[in-house]
Amino acid sequence: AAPPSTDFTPWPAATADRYRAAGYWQGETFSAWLHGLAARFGDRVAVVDGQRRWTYAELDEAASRTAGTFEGLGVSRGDRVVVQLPNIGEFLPVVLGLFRLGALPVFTLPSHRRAEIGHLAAATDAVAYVIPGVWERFDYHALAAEVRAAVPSLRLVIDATALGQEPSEPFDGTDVSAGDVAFLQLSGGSTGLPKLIPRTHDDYLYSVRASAEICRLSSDTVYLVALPVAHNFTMSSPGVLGVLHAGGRVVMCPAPSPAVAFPLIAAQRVTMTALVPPLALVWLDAAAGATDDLSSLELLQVGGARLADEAAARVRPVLGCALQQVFGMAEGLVNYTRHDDPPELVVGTQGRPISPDDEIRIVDSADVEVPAGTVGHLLTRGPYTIRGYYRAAEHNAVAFTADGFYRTGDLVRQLPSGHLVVEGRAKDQINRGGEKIAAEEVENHLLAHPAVLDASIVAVPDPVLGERSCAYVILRSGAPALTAGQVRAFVRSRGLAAYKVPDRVEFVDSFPQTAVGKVSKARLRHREGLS
Ligand code: J2J
Repeated sequence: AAPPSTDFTPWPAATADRYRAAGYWQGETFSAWLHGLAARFGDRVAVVDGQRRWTYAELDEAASRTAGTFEGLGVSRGDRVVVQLPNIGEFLPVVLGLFRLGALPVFTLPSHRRAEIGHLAAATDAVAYVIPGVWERFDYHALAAEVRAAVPSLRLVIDATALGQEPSEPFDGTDVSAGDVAFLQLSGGSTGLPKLIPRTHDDYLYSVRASAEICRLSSDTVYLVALPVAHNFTMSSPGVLGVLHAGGRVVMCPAPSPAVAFPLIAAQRVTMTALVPPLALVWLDAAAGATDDLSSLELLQVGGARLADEAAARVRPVLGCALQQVFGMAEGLVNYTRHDDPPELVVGTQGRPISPDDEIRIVDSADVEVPAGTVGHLLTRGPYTIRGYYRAAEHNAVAFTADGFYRTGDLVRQLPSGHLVVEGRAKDQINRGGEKIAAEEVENHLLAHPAVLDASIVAVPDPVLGERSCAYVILRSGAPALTAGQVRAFVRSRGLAAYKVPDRVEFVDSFPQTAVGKVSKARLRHREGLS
C-alpha cells in the first residue's frame, strides 16, 4: 500500500486560514451539523421512502445507532467502508452514521460490479462493504462474496436493509474534526483505474451550505432523488445534504423514469429535482401527455453533461418550472445558473462558480492563459476543490498544476458575466449521458482478450445520450475472428458496470496516428465520416 501521506493533500496553511477567515470553513463536522438540524427541525419529515418516513430527530438517532452498530462490529475512526446503495431511505442513516463514527464511506454506484468494487475496496483497504441485499433483481450478496474472496482487508458485508434490527448502543463520538476527510467520492476518471476524491467536512459542508443558498432552498423544499443518491450532484449540488440543511424533505425515487417519478412528484408535491440531459429529454417528451399533476415542480436542475440549448429552452414551456444548469465535478468546483439570470444565460451557459474564491484559469496546452472569451482548458482552485486524489501521487503530478490548480480536462469559454460555456473535453473520457467512462479503463479490459492486439475507445455522437462509446479493435493476425457481440460479452464478463460496455465495436487494421506517433482519437472519432 502507498504511504498514508498520500491519502490526503492538504491546502497550504495560509490558504486554509483564508478560507476559515472568510467563513467558508466553519469548523463544523457532519455529526454536529446533524445534531443542529435535529434541534432546529426535530419533528419535521426529513426523508421519505415509499411508506417509510424519518423525521430530523429520528435521522439523528438512527445515525447514532448505525455508528454504534459499526463500532460494535469493530469499525473505527479512519476505516474505509464501501457503500453501494440505491435510492433507499437507509442511505442517510448509514452515511451519516459513518460520518459520526469518523469512518470514511467510499461511494459507488449501484451499477458497479466486481471490477469496480473490487478495485475500490482494495485501493482503500476497506474493512466493510454496505449493500442493499437484492435490488433490481441483482443479488449484491453474491457480488459481495466475490469481492470478499479477492480483497483480504474486507472483513464485513453489511446489508443496509437489515441494519437496526439488532439493538446496539448508540455511538456519539466527538473526536472527529472538521478538517478530517469525511468520505471518498468517485472520480469520472480518464486513466486506467478509477481515482478517489477525499473530501473534508469543512470543504464539503461549505459547498452544501452555499449551494442551498444559491438554489434558494427552504423548509418548504421537497426534493426528488431521481439520479443515484451517492452521485456528487445528487448529494451536494445542493442535493440531499443541501435540502436537509434547509430543513426540507428528501423523497427517494427508486428509478428516474417518468412512470415512477411523475406519480411521486404528484403525491409528494415535489418542488425540485436534478437530472442528467438524456433524462431531461425523456421527461420533456413524457410530460406532454402526462396525466400526473406536476404543478408543484418549481425547479429542474440539469447537469452532468452538456444540455442542448434547444432542450433547455423547452423546460419552462413544457414542465412549467424554472431550469437551472449545473456544471460540477466530484473533485470540487460547481457552477450554477442563477434564479435572476436572464433567460439567454440560463439556456445557453452552464452557470458560474459557487464561490467568490473559486479561481478559474482558462489556458492553452502550454498552460498560458487564452484571450478572454476564447476556448481553453479549465483549471480551478478554491475552498472546496481538492488538491490531490487519494493515494495517487503519480497521477496527482499531472492532474494538478504545481500551484495546486486542478486540471478539469474540460474545454470552456467564459463570458464577461463569469458564466462558463462547456465547449468540449480534452480528457480521454466518454460522457455517456452523464455517466463517465474512462477510455483507458475499458481499453485495458479489451486488451486482456487473447485475440485482441490493440483497442481504442472513443465517443460517438448520440441524439439522446449525447455520446456513446465505440471500441475500435485490432485483432491479432491468425487469431480466430470475433464478432462485436463476443467482444461486448467479454467486457461484461470482466465484471464491469453495464454502462462501460462499448455500445459499438468496429474491427480495423490500424489506428490513425498523431504526428508524434500516438493513437489519434480525434481522427478515430471522425473515421466513420472519412471512410
Ligand atoms: C457539460 N459537462 C458537464 C455540464 C458536468 C453537479 C453536477 C454535475 C456533477 C458531475 C457534479 C456538466 N455540461 N452541465 O459532481 O456536483 C462533465 C464535465 C465535468 C465532469 C464531472 C455536481 N456537468 N460535466 O457531473 O464528477 O466534464 O460530476 O468535468 O460525475 O462532468 O463529472 P462528475
